[in-house]
Amino acid sequence: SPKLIIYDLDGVITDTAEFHFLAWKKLADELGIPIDRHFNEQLKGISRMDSLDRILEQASPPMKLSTEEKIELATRKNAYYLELIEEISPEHILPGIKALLQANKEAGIKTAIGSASKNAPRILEKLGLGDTFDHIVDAAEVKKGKPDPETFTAAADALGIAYTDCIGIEDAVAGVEAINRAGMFSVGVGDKAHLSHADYLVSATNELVFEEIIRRFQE
Ligand code: B16
Ligand code: MG
Repeated sequence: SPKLIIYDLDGVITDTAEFHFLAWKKLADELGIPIDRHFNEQLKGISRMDSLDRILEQASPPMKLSTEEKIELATRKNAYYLELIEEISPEHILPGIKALLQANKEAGIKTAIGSASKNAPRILEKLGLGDTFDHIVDAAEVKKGKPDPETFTAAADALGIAYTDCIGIEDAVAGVEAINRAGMFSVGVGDKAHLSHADYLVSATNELVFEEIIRRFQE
Protein backbone atom coordinates (compact mmCIF):
# COMPACT_ATOMS: atom_id res chain seq x y z
CA SER A 1 0.00 0.00 0.00
CA PRO A 2 1.08 3.61 -0.46
CA LYS A 3 1.96 5.60 2.67
CA LEU A 4 1.18 9.10 1.42
CA ILE A 5 -1.13 10.69 -1.13
CA ILE A 6 -0.16 14.22 -2.25
CA TYR A 7 -2.97 16.34 -3.64
CA ASP A 8 -2.58 19.28 -5.96
CA LEU A 9 -4.86 22.15 -4.88
CA ASP A 10 -5.96 24.15 -7.93
CA GLY A 11 -7.76 21.76 -10.28
CA VAL A 12 -7.94 18.80 -7.90
CA ILE A 13 -9.32 20.00 -4.55
CA THR A 14 -10.99 23.14 -5.92
CA ASP A 15 -11.12 25.04 -9.19
CA THR A 16 -9.24 28.27 -8.57
CA ALA A 17 -7.96 28.25 -12.19
CA GLU A 18 -10.85 30.47 -13.27
CA PHE A 19 -10.01 33.03 -10.55
CA HIS A 20 -6.34 32.96 -11.56
CA PHE A 21 -7.41 33.52 -15.16
CA LEU A 22 -9.70 36.46 -14.35
CA ALA A 23 -6.98 38.12 -12.25
CA TRP A 24 -4.30 37.65 -14.94
CA LYS A 25 -6.77 38.82 -17.60
CA LYS A 26 -7.41 42.05 -15.70
CA LEU A 27 -3.68 42.71 -15.44
CA ALA A 28 -3.03 41.74 -19.08
CA ASP A 29 -5.84 44.08 -20.22
CA GLU A 30 -4.16 46.91 -18.32
CA LEU A 31 -0.90 46.10 -20.11
CA GLY A 32 -2.60 45.73 -23.50
CA ILE A 33 -1.55 42.09 -23.81
CA PRO A 34 -4.14 39.70 -25.29
CA ILE A 35 -4.68 36.44 -23.35
CA ASP A 36 -7.55 33.94 -23.50
CA ARG A 37 -8.70 30.77 -21.73
CA HIS A 38 -6.83 28.55 -24.17
CA PHE A 39 -3.56 30.32 -23.32
CA ASN A 40 -4.46 29.98 -19.62
CA GLU A 41 -4.07 26.17 -19.86
CA GLN A 42 -0.29 26.56 -19.84
CA LEU A 43 -0.38 28.68 -16.66
CA LYS A 44 -1.89 25.84 -14.63
CA GLY A 45 0.49 24.63 -11.94
CA ILE A 46 3.09 27.26 -12.92
CA SER A 47 4.31 29.68 -10.23
CA ARG A 48 3.15 33.32 -10.09
CA MET A 49 6.43 34.74 -11.47
CA ASP A 50 6.75 32.11 -14.21
CA SER A 51 3.13 32.82 -15.20
CA LEU A 52 3.91 36.55 -15.47
CA ASP A 53 6.95 35.83 -17.64
CA ARG A 54 4.80 33.78 -20.03
CA ILE A 55 2.23 36.59 -20.24
CA LEU A 56 4.88 39.25 -20.94
CA GLU A 57 6.17 37.03 -23.77
CA GLN A 58 2.70 37.28 -25.36
CA ALA A 59 3.12 41.04 -25.93
CA SER A 60 4.35 42.06 -29.36
CA PRO A 61 7.17 42.73 -29.11
CA PRO A 62 7.70 40.70 -25.85
CA MET A 63 7.88 43.02 -22.80
CA LYS A 64 11.19 43.10 -20.99
CA LEU A 65 10.87 44.50 -17.46
CA SER A 66 13.10 44.89 -14.43
CA THR A 67 12.69 42.59 -11.44
CA GLU A 68 11.12 45.46 -9.45
CA GLU A 69 8.56 46.12 -12.18
CA LYS A 70 7.72 42.44 -12.37
CA ILE A 71 7.26 42.19 -8.61
CA GLU A 72 4.87 45.14 -8.78
CA LEU A 73 2.81 43.46 -11.52
CA ALA A 74 2.76 40.08 -9.74
CA THR A 75 1.68 41.80 -6.52
CA ARG A 76 -1.09 43.62 -8.38
CA LYS A 77 -2.33 40.36 -9.91
CA ASN A 78 -2.34 38.72 -6.49
CA ALA A 79 -4.43 41.57 -5.06
CA TYR A 80 -7.03 40.99 -7.81
CA TYR A 81 -6.88 37.25 -7.09
CA LEU A 82 -7.32 37.70 -3.32
CA GLU A 83 -10.43 39.78 -3.97
CA LEU A 84 -11.89 37.02 -6.16
CA ILE A 85 -11.17 34.14 -3.76
CA GLU A 86 -13.02 35.93 -0.95
CA GLU A 87 -16.15 34.12 -2.15
CA ILE A 88 -14.68 30.59 -1.77
CA SER A 89 -16.67 28.35 0.62
CA PRO A 90 -16.87 24.59 1.35
CA GLU A 91 -19.28 24.30 -1.61
CA HIS A 92 -16.31 24.94 -3.89
CA ILE A 93 -14.70 21.56 -3.09
CA LEU A 94 -14.73 19.62 -6.40
CA PRO A 95 -17.06 16.59 -6.79
CA GLY A 96 -15.78 13.31 -5.31
CA ILE A 97 -12.99 14.90 -3.29
CA LYS A 98 -14.62 14.73 0.15
CA ALA A 99 -15.35 11.01 -0.24
CA LEU A 100 -11.82 10.39 -1.53
CA LEU A 101 -10.24 12.21 1.42
CA GLN A 102 -12.43 10.32 3.86
CA ALA A 103 -11.52 6.91 2.38
CA ASN A 104 -7.86 7.99 2.32
CA LYS A 105 -7.95 8.81 6.02
CA GLU A 106 -9.91 5.70 7.02
CA ALA A 107 -7.22 3.59 5.33
CA GLY A 108 -4.60 5.20 7.60
CA ILE A 109 -2.69 6.71 4.68
CA LYS A 110 -1.19 10.17 5.19
CA THR A 111 -2.27 13.19 3.13
CA ALA A 112 -0.45 16.30 1.92
CA ILE A 113 -1.02 19.29 -0.33
CA GLY A 114 1.52 19.80 -3.12
CA SER A 115 0.57 23.20 -4.47
CA ALA A 116 2.53 25.91 -6.23
CA SER A 117 0.22 28.49 -4.65
CA LYS A 118 1.42 30.79 -1.89
CA ASN A 119 -2.28 31.24 -1.10
CA ALA A 120 -2.85 27.51 -0.43
CA PRO A 121 -3.31 27.75 3.39
CA ARG A 122 -5.83 30.58 2.98
CA ILE A 123 -7.83 28.70 0.33
CA LEU A 124 -7.88 25.48 2.38
CA GLU A 125 -9.14 27.49 5.35
CA LYS A 126 -11.98 28.91 3.24
CA LEU A 127 -12.89 25.42 1.98
CA GLY A 128 -13.12 24.20 5.60
CA LEU A 129 -10.11 21.91 5.01
CA GLY A 130 -7.67 23.85 7.19
CA ASP A 131 -6.98 20.89 9.52
CA THR A 132 -7.42 18.04 7.05
CA PHE A 133 -3.91 17.49 5.70
CA ASP A 134 -0.87 16.07 7.51
CA HIS A 135 1.35 18.50 5.64
CA ILE A 136 0.99 21.51 3.33
CA VAL A 137 4.02 22.32 1.19
CA ASP A 138 5.00 25.93 1.67
CA ALA A 139 5.34 27.27 -1.88
CA ALA A 140 7.57 30.07 -0.56
CA GLU A 141 10.14 27.45 0.51
CA VAL A 142 10.16 25.50 -2.74
CA LYS A 143 13.04 26.75 -4.88
CA LYS A 144 12.03 25.15 -8.17
CA GLY A 145 8.36 25.04 -9.14
CA LYS A 146 6.57 22.35 -11.18
CA PRO A 147 7.62 20.60 -13.44
CA ASP A 148 10.59 20.27 -11.08
CA PRO A 149 9.76 17.46 -8.60
CA GLU A 150 10.61 19.57 -5.52
CA THR A 151 7.00 20.42 -4.58
CA PHE A 152 6.23 16.70 -4.24
CA THR A 153 9.53 15.51 -2.78
CA ALA A 154 9.27 18.27 -0.13
CA ALA A 155 5.94 16.83 1.07
CA ALA A 156 7.37 13.28 1.30
CA ASP A 157 10.55 14.54 3.00
CA ALA A 158 8.56 16.51 5.59
CA LEU A 159 6.69 13.34 6.57
CA GLY A 160 9.72 11.03 6.24
CA ILE A 161 8.18 8.85 3.52
CA ALA A 162 10.01 7.19 0.58
CA TYR A 163 9.03 8.59 -2.83
CA THR A 164 8.13 5.14 -4.16
CA ASP A 165 5.49 4.90 -1.40
CA CYS A 166 3.76 8.08 -2.62
CA ILE A 167 0.92 8.85 -4.99
CA GLY A 168 0.50 12.35 -6.48
CA ILE A 169 -2.77 13.63 -7.95
CA GLU A 170 -2.56 16.45 -10.54
CA ASP A 171 -4.55 18.23 -13.25
CA ALA A 172 -1.65 20.10 -14.85
CA VAL A 173 0.85 18.99 -17.50
CA ALA A 174 3.71 20.44 -15.41
CA GLY A 175 2.31 18.77 -12.26
CA VAL A 176 2.13 15.23 -13.66
CA GLU A 177 5.68 15.66 -14.97
CA ALA A 178 6.81 16.75 -11.49
CA ILE A 179 5.26 13.65 -9.86
CA ASN A 180 6.85 11.33 -12.43
CA ARG A 181 10.26 12.94 -11.98
CA ALA A 182 9.89 12.50 -8.20
CA GLY A 183 9.62 8.74 -8.78
CA MET A 184 6.06 8.67 -7.46
CA PHE A 185 2.89 7.14 -8.94
CA SER A 186 1.02 9.83 -10.88
CA VAL A 187 -2.74 10.14 -11.13
CA GLY A 188 -3.87 12.67 -13.75
CA VAL A 189 -7.23 14.44 -13.81
CA GLY A 190 -8.06 15.72 -17.27
CA ASP A 191 -7.89 14.70 -20.90
CA LYS A 192 -5.52 12.37 -22.68
CA ALA A 193 -4.39 15.07 -25.10
CA HIS A 194 -2.62 16.87 -22.23
CA LEU A 195 -2.01 14.17 -19.61
CA SER A 196 -1.00 11.00 -21.46
CA HIS A 197 2.15 10.86 -19.28
CA ALA A 198 0.08 10.06 -16.13
CA ASP A 199 0.41 6.51 -14.75
CA TYR A 200 -3.35 6.46 -14.25
CA LEU A 201 -5.73 8.96 -15.84
CA VAL A 202 -9.32 9.90 -15.03
CA SER A 203 -11.28 12.60 -16.84
CA ALA A 204 -12.74 14.42 -13.81
CA THR A 205 -12.48 14.49 -10.00
CA ASN A 206 -15.74 12.57 -9.50
CA GLU A 207 -13.99 9.58 -11.11
CA LEU A 208 -11.27 9.56 -8.45
CA VAL A 209 -12.24 6.41 -6.51
CA PHE A 210 -9.92 5.53 -3.63
CA GLU A 211 -9.96 1.70 -4.05
CA GLU A 212 -9.28 1.98 -7.77
CA ILE A 213 -6.34 4.35 -7.25
CA ILE A 214 -4.82 1.92 -4.73
CA ARG A 215 -5.40 -1.01 -7.12
CA ARG A 216 -3.61 0.83 -9.96
CA PHE A 217 -0.73 1.77 -7.64
CA GLN A 218 -0.28 -1.89 -6.68
CA GLU A 219 -0.31 -3.20 -10.29
P1 B16 B 1 -0.24 31.88 -6.30
P2 B16 B 1 -1.61 24.44 -7.95
C1 B16 B 1 -1.03 26.89 -8.91
O1 B16 B 1 -1.76 26.08 -8.02
C2 B16 B 1 -1.95 27.40 -10.01
O2 B16 B 1 -2.38 26.30 -10.81
C3 B16 B 1 -1.21 28.39 -10.88
O3 B16 B 1 -2.07 28.86 -11.90
C4 B16 B 1 -0.70 29.54 -10.00
O4 B16 B 1 0.02 30.50 -10.75
C5 B16 B 1 0.19 28.96 -8.90
O5 B16 B 1 -0.56 28.01 -8.14
C6 B16 B 1 0.71 30.03 -7.96
O6 B16 B 1 -0.36 30.56 -7.23
O7 B16 B 1 -0.14 33.06 -7.19
O8 B16 B 1 -1.51 31.82 -5.49
O9 B16 B 1 0.99 31.70 -5.43
O10 B16 B 1 -2.28 23.89 -9.18
O11 B16 B 1 -0.13 24.10 -7.88
O12 B16 B 1 -2.35 24.11 -6.68
MG1 MG C 1 -3.37 22.18 -10.43
